[in-house]
Amino acid sequence: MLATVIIFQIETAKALALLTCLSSQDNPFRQRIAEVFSEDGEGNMTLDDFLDMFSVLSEMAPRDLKAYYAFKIYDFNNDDFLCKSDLEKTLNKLTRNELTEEEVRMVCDKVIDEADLDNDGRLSLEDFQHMIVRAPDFLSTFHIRI
Ligand SMILES: [Ca+2]
Ligand SMILES: [Ca+2]
Repeated sequence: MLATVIIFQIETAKALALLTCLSSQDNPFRQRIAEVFSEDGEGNMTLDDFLDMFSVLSEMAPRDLKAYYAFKIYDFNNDDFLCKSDLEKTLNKLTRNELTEEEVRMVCDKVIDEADLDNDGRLSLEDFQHMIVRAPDFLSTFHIRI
């Protein structure tokens, strides 16, 4: 019983730390993460939504699950593919707009060039998962250590 209470308190502390991190203006994906995890798709999160998000962002979550949600977060227009404009938005957020337009375009072209296995000019979830297997660092941006 005591152990349960202690675990619960630790989890609560972690959840609060996560919430603080996500609600800070410093997290460029804050709004997008809330949209993806909220059931209404508009960022209004219920407690259940929050708990789902917490389990995906925790260190213990399997890589495939993290990859799936990372894909959803980067898919800004929700069409189940990462096209060039999704990647450009993602990259601008990751780099906090520090790259020039030209640099962003070059990186996006390179990502699609290397990861687009079926050559349709955009990344499906499958393409994306392959890319992550080869470049696990990519997911570190999606990993919040608390
Ligand atoms: Ca898309
Ligand atoms: Ca593709």
